[in-house]
Amino acid sequence: MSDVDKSAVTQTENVSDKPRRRGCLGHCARFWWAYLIVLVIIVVIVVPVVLLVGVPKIAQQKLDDAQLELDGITVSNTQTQNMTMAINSTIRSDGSVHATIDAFQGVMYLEDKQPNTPFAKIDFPQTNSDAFQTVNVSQFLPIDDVQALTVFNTWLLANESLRVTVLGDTHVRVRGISRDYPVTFKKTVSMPGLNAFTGTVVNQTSISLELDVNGNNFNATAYIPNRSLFDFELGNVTFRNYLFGKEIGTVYIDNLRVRPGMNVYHMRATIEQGPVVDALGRPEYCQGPNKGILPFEISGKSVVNHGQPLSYFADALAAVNQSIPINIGAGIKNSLGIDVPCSNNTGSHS
Ligand SMILES: *[C@@H]1O[C@H](CO)[C@@H](O)[C@H](O)[C@H]1NC(C)=O
Ligand SMILES: *[C@@H]1O[C@H](CO)[C@@H](O)[C@H](O)[C@H]1NC(C)=O
Ligand SMILES: *[C@@H]1O[C@H](CO)[C@@H](O)[C@H](O)[C@H]1NC(C)=O
Ligand SMILES: *[C@@H]1O[C@H](CO)[C@@H](O)[C@H](O)[C@H]1NC(C)=O
Ligand SMILES: *[C@@H]1O[C@H](CO)[C@@H](O)[C@H](O)[C@H]1NC(C)=O
Ligand SMILES: *[C@@H]1O[C@H](CO)[C@@H](O)[C@H](O)[C@H]1NC(C)=O
Ligand SMILES: *[C@@H]1O[C@H](CO)[C@@H](O)[C@H](O)[C@H]1NC(C)=O
Ligand SMILES: *[C@@H]1O[C@H](CO)[C@@H](O)[C@H](O)[C@H]1NC(C)=O
Ligand SMILES: *[C@@H]1O[C@H](CO)[C@@H](O)[C@H](O)[C@H]1NC(C)=O
Ligand SMILES: CC(=O)N[C@H]1CO[C@H](CO)[C@@H](O)[C@@H]1O
Repeated sequence: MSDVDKSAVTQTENVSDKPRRRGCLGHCARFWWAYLIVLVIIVVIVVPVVLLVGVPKIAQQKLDDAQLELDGITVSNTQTQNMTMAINSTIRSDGSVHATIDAFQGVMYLEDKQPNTPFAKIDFPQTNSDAFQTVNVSQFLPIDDVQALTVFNTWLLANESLRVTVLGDTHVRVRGISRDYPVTFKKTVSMPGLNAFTGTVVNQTSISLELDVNGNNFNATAYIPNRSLFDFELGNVTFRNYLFGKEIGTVYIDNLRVRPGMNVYHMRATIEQGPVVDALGRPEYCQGPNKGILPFEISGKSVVNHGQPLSYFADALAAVNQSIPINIGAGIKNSLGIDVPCSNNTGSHS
């Protein structure tokens, strides 16, 4: 097709160049019909073909080549049936075509989870084809498919990275051409996941074992790392607390909002004392490098934000057991002045 195009252009140039030369007059006059045919071909065939097939193809190609980058996602005002979702993104392209891409509704789904089920519908604004542009949206998001949202949250929580696809149909308008062309916006982006909050630690010198009015016998500062781009409002979160595969208590974190970076929160808990004291007496935990450090595990039990239960977070948090080693031995020593002895070695306790 481009060959036809090129020769057509060359021949039209000849039409305007040659009349100055004397020889052309005769030649041009004799072959006027040939020029007419070329002109007809250009007008009747080439132009429509370029407009109908070429431009949409190029427009789709340019759109496919553009890069979408998600810079930040905030999930707030979380309620049982809806939330507010804000996305800051950047679109990069070569900027060679001057075009406008209509506003459109795009769905988001996990690329690697079959069948691909949308967990959110986002309204993207009109954009242009500038080489670099930021697209920031913030919208009310009704939860249409709580199951799909829960699966997405589970992947976000459990995985080191995950791939999300944004898909939507829209129209593109190229400058100088009056019609709109349908195009499909489809971009898959890879983003870091929370990796089950690996690296969560409890500051051992902050541990208090005083019984409070709610019956909590553990209170400490927790450091929760967020490797992801997500900033989300959870609310009041409770976790089941396990030690050696046995549930021994409940952990509470109030008003939890997980932001990118390190999150520092008070963690309180009601924990059975018997299993903890027994464990501290075991040879592996009563001496040596792991003295006092017990391998606790927690998994989500409930998430309630201003009275609204959020199952899409609670079920995701329940799908993983997150390990948090806690130097409870040091806590007991600081708080109560007691050093739990090795249970079978009375000699070392002096
Ligand atoms: C988006 O950018 C705005 C302006 O810089 C900022 O206030 C907001 O927190 C960002 N939101 C997200 C979701 O990153
Ligand atoms: C959002 O969901 C809550 C229930 O979770 C409902 O009470 C509220 O009316 C909803 N908001 C809107 C604007 O639909
Ligand atoms: C979008 O948010 C980014 C920060 O993430 C900010 O730098 C940019 O100016 C915002 N763009 C618009 C159009 O608001
Ligand atoms: C992400 O995590 C989910 C749930 O743990 C798991 O089933 C899935 O295979 C993981 N996907 C990837 C791509 O790692
Ligand atoms: C741990 O907690 C103690 C007492 O609350 C505090 O003085 C100390 O700065 C904390 N350490 C870190 C690393 O935050
Ligand atoms: C936990 O301890 C902190 C101080 O370290 C205190 O501010 C907070 O009120 C305590 N929480 C409870 C529930 O006792
Ligand atoms: C977490 O550990 C407990 C105790 O070992 C177990 O009963 C539970 O099934 C585990 N949960 C997950 C999601 O692996
Ligand atoms: C402690 O001693 C008892 C009986 O003497 C024994 O059965 C048990 O295995 C010992 N425990 C440890 C942790 O060594
Ligand atoms: C968390 O619980 C406390 C005490 O019950 C309550 O005052 C607070 O409003 C709750 N916070 C949220 C975000 O639901
Ligand atoms: C402690 C930790 O993992 N922090 C990371 C949290 O996420 C941001 C990016 O969103 C990283 O820059 C931090 O290093």
